[in-house]
Amino acid sequence: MQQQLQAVWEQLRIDLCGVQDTAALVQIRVAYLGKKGKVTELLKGLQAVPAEQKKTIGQLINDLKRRAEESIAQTQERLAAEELERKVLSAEKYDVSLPSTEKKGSYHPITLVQRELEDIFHSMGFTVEDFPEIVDDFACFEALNIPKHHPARDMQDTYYLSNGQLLKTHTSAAQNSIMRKYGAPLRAIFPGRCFRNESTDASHENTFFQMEGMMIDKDISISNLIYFMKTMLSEVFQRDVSVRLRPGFFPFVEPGFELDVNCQICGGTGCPSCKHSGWLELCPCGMIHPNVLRYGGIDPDEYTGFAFGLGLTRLAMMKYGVSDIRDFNSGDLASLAQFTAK
Ligand code: FA5
Repeated sequence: MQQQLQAVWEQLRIDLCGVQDTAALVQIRVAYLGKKGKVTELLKGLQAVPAEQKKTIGQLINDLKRRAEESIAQTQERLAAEELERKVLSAEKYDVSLPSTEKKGSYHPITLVQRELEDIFHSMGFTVEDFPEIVDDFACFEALNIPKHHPARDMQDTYYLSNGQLLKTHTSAAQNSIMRKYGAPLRAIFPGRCFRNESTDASHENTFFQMEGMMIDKDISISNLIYFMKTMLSEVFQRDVSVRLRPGFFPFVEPGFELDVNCQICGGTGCPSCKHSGWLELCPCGMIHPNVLRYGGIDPDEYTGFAFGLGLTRLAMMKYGVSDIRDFNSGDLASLAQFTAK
């Protein structure tokens, strides 16, 4: 008898696995639990069982009936869930091959200029490095030959965090770690966002992008620096742009220079973007100070190098004729939509 019960149970499991719709499930219910169903017939057959086995067999049949009811109910739930899923899928018909009716997105102009520069420098053998926005005092100042209380710290109004770290004020903050990572010789650029607590105007933001570059090798000289700066600017602008080089002071370079570009907004006649000077400070640079090489683990008697800190946001202003730097952070999608990659 027990074998018979087991066989009914196994057959029910098989039947339930294959069921695909509610009508078929109703038939199964009738076939097992209906008046003439297999389980009901087993209960009827209990009369013929010897009296001493009746209780045990009766319990087994009732247990089978309970399990059959539970399994049928679970199958009902499965079918209902499958039906719902079918309805949802048929309501959302996707044709992935259809052309989009939505407006195409576009890259932010700073991203475009950054990528263009990365390509240019990559083709000249430079690697592109990433660096965090939160740094410590050593990276941002001390490793750059700017000890505590040095007046040069006042040139950059720093946002300090409560844990003593700070938001990097310039991409030069990565110089030391990149020197230590690669040693000499090295060629690297490292773009990044910088933060300064200063008042904003047409050419100053408190959050802006720079792209730092370093080249360190034997016999690197100012001529190498000028060559790379010229190549970079002529490739970016793809037109003749006047630049001027003048002495500039930065504790981490010696000698240091300011590289200004002729204002592309007014053509050099003077406007708010260039503070009516006709020139915009774009890319300070210089020969890396021996102390900075030393801090980076590089022997200044053997190696020399140049570094530059290009104002990436200002370069985007000049390239795309954006007269106010604050427009870049305005989030104005209509104005951003006009920029598309080459
Ligand atoms: C520096 O930040 C130096 N670390 C650059 C450097 C690197 C010099 C390596 C020598 C060697 P400076 O503070 O001038 O320098 O900033 C560099 C450039 O970033 C500026 O010429 C300008 O183009 C851009 N810049 C600076 N401040 C702002 C600002 N508030 N808003 C937008 N662009 C800015």
